[in-house]
Amino acid sequence: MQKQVQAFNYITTLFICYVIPFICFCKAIPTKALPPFWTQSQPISLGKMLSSESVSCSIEDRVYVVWSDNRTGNREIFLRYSEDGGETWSVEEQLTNTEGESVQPALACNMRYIFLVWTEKTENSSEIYLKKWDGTSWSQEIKLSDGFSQHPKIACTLLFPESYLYIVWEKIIPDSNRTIAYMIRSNDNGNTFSDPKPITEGLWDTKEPAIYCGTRDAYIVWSDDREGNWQIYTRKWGEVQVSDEIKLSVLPNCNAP
Ligand SMILES: [Ca+2]
Repeated sequence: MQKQVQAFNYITTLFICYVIPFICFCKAIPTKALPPFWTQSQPISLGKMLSSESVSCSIEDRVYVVWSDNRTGNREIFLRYSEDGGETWSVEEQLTNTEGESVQPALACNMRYIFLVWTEKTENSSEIYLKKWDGTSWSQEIKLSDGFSQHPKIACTLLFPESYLYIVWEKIIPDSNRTIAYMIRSNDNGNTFSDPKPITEGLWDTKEPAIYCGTRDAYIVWSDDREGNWQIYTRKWGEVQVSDEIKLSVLPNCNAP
């Protein structure tokens, strides 16, 4: 009987001194609600006319979105940004104000700058432009191309502040009707650029270049007609060296990598 009383007292002490305080402690720990997998959708463009060609880039919780729409009578590039991962958004900002059609925007971000490229189209011309945000203001736009050019893409290497900025596009050569994919790059955050150069040395057509950057290297893919039908090729650009060209596709007539 005495042993039963001792066991009862032991269990009671265990509950009072350890189990109950532990349960209370666990309940007192604030728990953070997990976010839903997808948030509610919300319109980014607030114009009533057609808006399309949206692209985005992000640094940590900051998200930037640009698009082209024709609310002003011709197409202009607009921007909104979010500093809380897309929960709330800034007012719209119009980044272009031109008589031509401002279309095909592309964005790249590094830890300090936002780089925007786009195509300015008129009846007789199509050129690639760039402007950048330095955290305070947007720069004046500069023209990057020289001749009928379109479909720009942009990316920057992840190393900062020594990142390299790469821009590619396709250019239509009027007399021969050839299409050539071009690339330029900057190693001073868009203050100066290399001369535009074709991404291959061959005399065949190249088009639809796209680009992705890792820490130090850039990877360009494009459609390539050296075999008489469109194939997808890639090439790696390092800060100093450029790799050989590698054919990625197997089937004939592959486009838009
Ligand atoms: Ca315009």
